[in-house]
Amino acid sequence: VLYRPRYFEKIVIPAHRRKDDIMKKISLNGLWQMRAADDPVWIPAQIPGSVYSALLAAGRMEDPYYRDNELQACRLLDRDYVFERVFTVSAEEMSAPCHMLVFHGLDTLADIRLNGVLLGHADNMHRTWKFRADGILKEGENRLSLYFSSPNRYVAEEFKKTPAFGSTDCTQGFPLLRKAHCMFGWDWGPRLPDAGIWRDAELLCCDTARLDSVLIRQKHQDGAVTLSFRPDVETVENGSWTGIQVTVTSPEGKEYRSEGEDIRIDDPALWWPNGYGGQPLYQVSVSLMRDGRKLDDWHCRTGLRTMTVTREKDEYGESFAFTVNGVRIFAMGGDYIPEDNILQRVNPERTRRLIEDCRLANYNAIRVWGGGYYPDDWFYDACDEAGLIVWQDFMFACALYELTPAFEENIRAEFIDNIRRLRHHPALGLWCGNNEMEQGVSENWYDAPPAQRSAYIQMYEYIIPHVLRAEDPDAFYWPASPSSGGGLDEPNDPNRGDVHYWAVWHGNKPFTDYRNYFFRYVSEFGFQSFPCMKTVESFTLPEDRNIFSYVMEKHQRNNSANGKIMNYLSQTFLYPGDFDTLLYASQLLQAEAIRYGVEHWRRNRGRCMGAIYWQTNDCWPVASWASIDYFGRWKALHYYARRFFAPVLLSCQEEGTLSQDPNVNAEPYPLEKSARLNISNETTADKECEVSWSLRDPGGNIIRQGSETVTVPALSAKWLEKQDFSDEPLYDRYFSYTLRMDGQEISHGSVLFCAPKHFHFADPHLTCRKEGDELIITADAYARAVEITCGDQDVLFSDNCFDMDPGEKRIKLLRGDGEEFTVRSVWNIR
Ligand code: BMA
Repeated sequence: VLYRPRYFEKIVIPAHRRKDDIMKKISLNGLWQMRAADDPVWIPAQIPGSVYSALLAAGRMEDPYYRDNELQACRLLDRDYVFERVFTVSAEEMSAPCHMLVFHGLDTLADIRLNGVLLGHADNMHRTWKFRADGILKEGENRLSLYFSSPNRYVAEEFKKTPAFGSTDCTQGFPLLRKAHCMFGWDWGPRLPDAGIWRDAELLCCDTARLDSVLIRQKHQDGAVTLSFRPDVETVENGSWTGIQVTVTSPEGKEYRSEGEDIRIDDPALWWPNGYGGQPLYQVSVSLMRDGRKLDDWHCRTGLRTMTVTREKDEYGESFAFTVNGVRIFAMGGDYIPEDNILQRVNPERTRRLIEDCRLANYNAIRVWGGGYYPDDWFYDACDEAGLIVWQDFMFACALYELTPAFEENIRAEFIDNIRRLRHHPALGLWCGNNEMEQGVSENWYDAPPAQRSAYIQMYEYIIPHVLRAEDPDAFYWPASPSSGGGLDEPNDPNRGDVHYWAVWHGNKPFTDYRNYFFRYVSEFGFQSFPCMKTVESFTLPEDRNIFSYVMEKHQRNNSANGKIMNYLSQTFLYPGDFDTLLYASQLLQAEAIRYGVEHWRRNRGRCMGAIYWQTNDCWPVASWASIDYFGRWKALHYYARRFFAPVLLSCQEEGTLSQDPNVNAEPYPLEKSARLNISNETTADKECEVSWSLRDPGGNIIRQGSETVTVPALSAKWLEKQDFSDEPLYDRYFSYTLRMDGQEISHGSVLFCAPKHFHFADPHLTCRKEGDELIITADAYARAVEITCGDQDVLFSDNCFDMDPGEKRIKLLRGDGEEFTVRSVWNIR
């Protein structure tokens, strides 16, 4: 084996981020002090950090996620804040030809002063800010001071001058500031605008020429890969350089060196998305030279692959499929939002855990949604290792913008900074202009003035593609999500490009509505649920634990959506007798909804080539569309995803009351009750599958059964013959199905022909016992969506919220441990 997957080994920060020794970097992270501008009292502030993180650490504010504390916390950002520190520079450091203060992230409106002299002003959170310090910097002590103006006041005042149009879930005027939009609120996010030095700060003591980045291009031909290198050199005072030296190191340690010429790799180990092959990674080191002397070093880690999106006219419209190394991929995954509203809490360990959880759920793709910020390097490192194709939105969402010359200059710099930072990642699959604005403009959602509407085309169809041609010429660009290719040409056309489908949920359509569509690639569709009891407890008092309470509604940001959950619930389950059962039922609703969609689209592989559900994660504890909650706890949906995204999946298209919606008062009404199985094989090998099915009564007794062995070609979906049960009783039959390969169970599920609330469930008398690192669950009747929880412990199971025929099921503890396990199933929703 060329490459030993190291993904599940312990969490490490990749070695390729090592600091170089040519150029001196003085880190300015660590202990600073902070005060409100109108308050003389300083408090300590750890940098990277923010107003909130400093106030929280000093015990000077309440947890903003608790109950409705968000309201006071938001008001804290009506004030301005000052961050300050002193640092020392040695004589040797002073002797460098050039000194540059670099801030990798300033949130957002900051005046930067060194020794009392104003160096400049920052106004874009998404940029790297560099300020020449020569002439002001001195040997010995230096005082660095950053004055942050209130983001709340800024957007309010600017809005009076320039009306901005966009989502009403956020503070008015939010599009006027280049700051993660969702920090001003979203339909899952609090209004906690915060401010601070949110990424590394450093002083560079460097030469007059330095390497900002290197563009690495790949040519794949006749089984070999040729790499070419274009250094992006930053110079001051006509700083000169004469060449570069490149070293590429393969995963097995083989070195290729050049003086800047192309490097040819004859035996490339190709990078693949999860499920299609390994994720071998190559180290690249580039040195900037002047007459044989090294001026600067630059390192990255990359992977060898071709990646594009295939769009071909066909009988349905136009295809849309990620194609990696020539293989068309059915993309499976979720939409990613910022992991925390308090950005200091986002760290490599936490992100890597989240990406590991995505891989555990068999994701091969993830979409970075445009209303947050461009994630940290470690996010992409983790995706490179896990094999998740990253769909990367530029940070524009649900808003229109005033394209003034200053704004254009600002966003161009933002694009260059981020493209250069991210372009070498093999996981980076696509750059996308924005979230939902092509649709917003063409359907005139926000009734914006013509100038802002025409700026749409300028920004996403001229400016960004122009920058990408220079900075990442081989990457695939897509103007918006959703889009049919641009030009405001029916962006949400179901037969072309990608689609956001919200008729289930926002449109109140039943889950079965998914089956009416054969989208080419769905990049958003979703369904909300409540987080589990432990998570609810983190932000409530006992008296708040009613979904219509003031506090529960503060933690529900989609207008009256708790009522929406109840509406869908009424169509599906019996009325839950207590609060905790309601939380569980809501998670099952969500999981069933998304399963309904994904399985249908996987059955239609070829026509549809992607199912990315909204959304993977949360940024605070809240009722939302997430499959993993703020604390990293898997909701039922994430366990379902692990099954419905499995490379080999057996799924069932059943016909019953849900799909036919009969008039039940017109007894006797005609109703087809049938089941048609389908096997999706998303691997690159043909699979021999043993399929067995049974029709059973609520006690699990077999009424009818069948089995067959089927060969399913690689990268395809295959239908089996439909079984008709129309003459069987409606409320007393369920259909159970299992796929085995080499005797091993690979996929299992069951369907009802009526809504679960009407099915005549028998008490399955569930039990659970532990043997080593295994749990053994028993049921003596059909048990649907069996959920295991473990007291106060957070335990990750190899499977959960699964259906069981009577008998025994063994599952493993993947993470965490505990002694007391509780089991329940749909039978308990009463
Ligand atoms: C889509 C997303 C988000 C939003 C979600 C749920 O439109 O792009 O803006 O949170 O729907 O409404």
